[in-house]
Amino acid sequence: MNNLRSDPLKLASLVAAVTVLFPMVGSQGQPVSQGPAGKTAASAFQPPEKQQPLDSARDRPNIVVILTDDLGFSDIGCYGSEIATPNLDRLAQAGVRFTQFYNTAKCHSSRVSLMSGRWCKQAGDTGLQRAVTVPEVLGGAGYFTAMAGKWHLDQQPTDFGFQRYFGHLSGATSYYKGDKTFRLNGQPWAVPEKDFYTTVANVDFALKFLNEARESQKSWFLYLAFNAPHGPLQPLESDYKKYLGKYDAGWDVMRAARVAKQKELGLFGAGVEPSPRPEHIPAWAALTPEMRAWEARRMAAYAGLIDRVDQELGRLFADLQQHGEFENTLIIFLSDNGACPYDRRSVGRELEPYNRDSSWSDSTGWAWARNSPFRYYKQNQFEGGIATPAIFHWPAGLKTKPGALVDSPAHLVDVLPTLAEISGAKIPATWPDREPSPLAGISLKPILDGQSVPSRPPIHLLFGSDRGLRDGDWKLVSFQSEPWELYNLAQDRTELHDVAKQHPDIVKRMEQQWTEMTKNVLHAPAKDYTPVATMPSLPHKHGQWTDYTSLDASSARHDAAKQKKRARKTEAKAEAARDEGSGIRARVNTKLTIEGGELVLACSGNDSGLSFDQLPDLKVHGPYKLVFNLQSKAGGGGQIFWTLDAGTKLPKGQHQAFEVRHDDDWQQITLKIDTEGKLYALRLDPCSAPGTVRIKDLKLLDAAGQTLHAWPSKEK
Ligand SMILES: [Ca+2]
Repeated sequence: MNNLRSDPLKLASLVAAVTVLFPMVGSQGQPVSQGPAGKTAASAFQPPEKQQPLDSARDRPNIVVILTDDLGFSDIGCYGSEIATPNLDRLAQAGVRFTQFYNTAKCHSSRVSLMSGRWCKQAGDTGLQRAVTVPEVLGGAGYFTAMAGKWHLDQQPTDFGFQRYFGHLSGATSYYKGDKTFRLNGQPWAVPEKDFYTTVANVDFALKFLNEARESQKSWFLYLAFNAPHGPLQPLESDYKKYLGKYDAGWDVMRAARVAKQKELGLFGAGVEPSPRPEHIPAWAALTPEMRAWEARRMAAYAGLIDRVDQELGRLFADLQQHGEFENTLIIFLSDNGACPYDRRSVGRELEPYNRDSSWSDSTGWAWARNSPFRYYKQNQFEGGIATPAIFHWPAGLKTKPGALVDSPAHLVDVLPTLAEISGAKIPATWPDREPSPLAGISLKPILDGQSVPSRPPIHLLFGSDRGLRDGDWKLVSFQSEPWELYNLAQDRTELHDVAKQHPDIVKRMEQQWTEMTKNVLHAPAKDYTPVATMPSLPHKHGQWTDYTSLDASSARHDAAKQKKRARKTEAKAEAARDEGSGIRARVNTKLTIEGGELVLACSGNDSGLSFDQLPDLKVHGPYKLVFNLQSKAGGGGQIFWTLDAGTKLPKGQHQAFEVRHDDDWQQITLKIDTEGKLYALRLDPCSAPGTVRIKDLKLLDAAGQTLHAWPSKEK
């Protein structure tokens, strides 16, 4: 298979062709942030004319990894979009684009794999306890390391090797108001009341950090993780108005235009068969006028969010050029998962999306069109969930032809080994207080050198109950543990012709391999590799896909779900009242009784466990240890969550997973709560499947092993 193509790019003419359908305004808006870099006019950078080769290790490249959030495969110009992304398109024109680059289909797991070079669970999930991170590896080689944007993992970036950090620890945030998880270099950072916008602020701080890096005279690594275009859809006014009215023709027309542009760009060769509109999305023409008006506004909001990312990147690239760094900086552009179909609740539909009080949710119809030409969405392991645009740009280092397309499969886990190789950094095999697992990724440097890559080990795919395996041209995939489907991606990239029945031997071999990797490489709990269903339940559905039966359907369903949740909370509160004096509260789906000094938890569903709402006012700082004896007839893994401040509501904050045997034998568990602050709240989830769990001798200890508190404090 020829993995590297250098089809000439015709981006400029193609942008023009698509604008016949979606005429665009050419002018660029002004950023609004009053961040540390002050107001800077957005300026599109111009690609340099001459390219100088990298001569030696003394010129180790600077590195920028740009991660967008919930960006669909076709959402930028050089991957088929009509949205104006001239700065990214110019990167593509001079660099290489991958046509089969994979993420993990979900926010946090993609960030784990990107940072660690490992499958999410293999790395110890968001705790990263079985990993060493990119900034730790590059920092060890003398790089200045900085991050701006969304973290979404445990602790803070400054705990994992970033020397500078600005951004939010949370998985989603308001673009205008931010949230309480913003941090600057490890300290809480108050979001300004006015003139704040995440996409702009991230680049403001990135530029500030780069100035510090330059003062340090070191090569530098910048990880820029935009929250855009993740919901809530809150574009800037100018960016939104640029696209308002441009999507009135609807998703069928937009999808067809994107597929046509992708064909002209040569992304898949000529033969790609775009997936048809699925049964859960109506034809645009079948929607009511009100629904069409609402949906067209939603797509204008997405376009505004994406356009702004490109404008801010233009500002970053111009800064690199100004400092003579653009030549020898490796820039990588990626998305953490495919477009999001989960339509939760749109607040302020009657307002404009740039009104600070509005908060619009995602649209399944547009998610389908944004993932052109693929099937399915964020969280699914089909190509629509896991295929990301991937641009690599590095004038001084790339030996590929400008605008080349790479067809070799690649994955986020490859980023760490690639960066280690090009920077000459060593990847440590050990790390204090962690147990690094073997790397899952391979270095992509041979591709950047213009050679094809030797065959790679299979790509393991898992999020929740969605699973899959890519091995050579074959892909085995399951929608939420429905029966396996098998596709030959060399012939059928859009997964339309399931050949599982024709090749039971391949299905069996790949299923065995997937299961073996899940068990022995990821060390995932047994519930993750229970066999898939034998009979499909079709058509596939999801409770949070947009309900197009009426404009209010999704909101009504959301409200019903919320009411149910409230009722469950009230029940849990009543239960807690009965346990008053023990200092602990049974969580949802949990009935707590105290028998002879043992805490007996009858767990009936998700998120069951104990909350320590009345944690004694601790006089002692961490680190702490939580120790207990546990006997379980439930299932799944255990987790503890904790926070040091009243502003963080669990399960946000920090967490740690622990292994539990469910064999009904007593086991002693010791969990280290690694903090130098004072513990504010704690939660213990001893299982993730129904059953009875008994806990005794539950104690919180200080660093010296002294008991700070023991439960139950009062026998009932
Ligand atoms: Ca995401």
